[in-house]
Amino acid sequence: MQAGEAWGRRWTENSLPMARAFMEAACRKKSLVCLAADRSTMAELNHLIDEVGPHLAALKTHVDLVDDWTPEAWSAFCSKATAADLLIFEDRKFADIGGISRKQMSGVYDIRSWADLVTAHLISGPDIVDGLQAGWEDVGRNGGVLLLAQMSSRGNLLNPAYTAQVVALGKTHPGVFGFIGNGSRPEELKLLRQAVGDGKLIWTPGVNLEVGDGEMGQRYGDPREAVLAGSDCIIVGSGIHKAENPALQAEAYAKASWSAFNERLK
Ligand code: S5P
Repeated sequence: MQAGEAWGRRWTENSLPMARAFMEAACRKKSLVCLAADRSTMAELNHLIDEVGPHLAALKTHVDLVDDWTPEAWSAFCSKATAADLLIFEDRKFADIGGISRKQMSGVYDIRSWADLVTAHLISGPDIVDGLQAGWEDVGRNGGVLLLAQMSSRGNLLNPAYTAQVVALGKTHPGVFGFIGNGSRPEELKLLRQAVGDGKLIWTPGVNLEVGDGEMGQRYGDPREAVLAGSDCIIVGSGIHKAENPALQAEAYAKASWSAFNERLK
């Protein structure tokens, strides 16, 4: 099936190149899984991608938690991810004013040069999205911003009124790829999907085949329920990288997400 047919209105109502690149990748890989590659050495990261790359549609990084980071090692790692047909998503959670966010796209890590997607909080106002987009323009690249509309962690301060404002500002901004929603609470996610409509994607952390509480206030919901509630991509970290057999688990998440996606189409 062509990506346009599979994604329906999510495809026709969203012309951001990076959003379509994701929808196409998901169809090629038959997976709505983004791996949260929260490992702290380059060797572990490289090993993880070798093991699970075929089952993923995207790769999420926290570049600042790698102990032995060097520009050369990171560049080789990004090439490996691209060869595995993965979009690269730096979960930097930018939150500063637009001009500083633009500068933070460069610096030591030079995120603008290798990330296809980044996260941002909208707490400082909508200019942050323009700042981040300007960061990509500075190096002649395209990218997409995922705005945090909800969070998965217990006690977070993103209440329904705040979520509604993030959605209202983000859904009409052409630089916004989509929103981060809470994968651990399908009922909250359904409300988010209603507010967002079909024009933007929703990606959800807080997803695990073992539903319940995680470490330090993390909460987990079921991948199938998240997709049925309107998630377009499940972000899975420890469910895969802490598994005894990460490849088998990644395959299980890919299958669960893809069958729920097909169920949603019917
Ligand atoms: O609300 C959020 C938003 C994000 S991006 N809750 C989250 O957990 N995340 C990220 O998703 C978090 O930074 C981590 O990298 C990943 C979840 O990892 P897991 O091991 O709990 O699956």
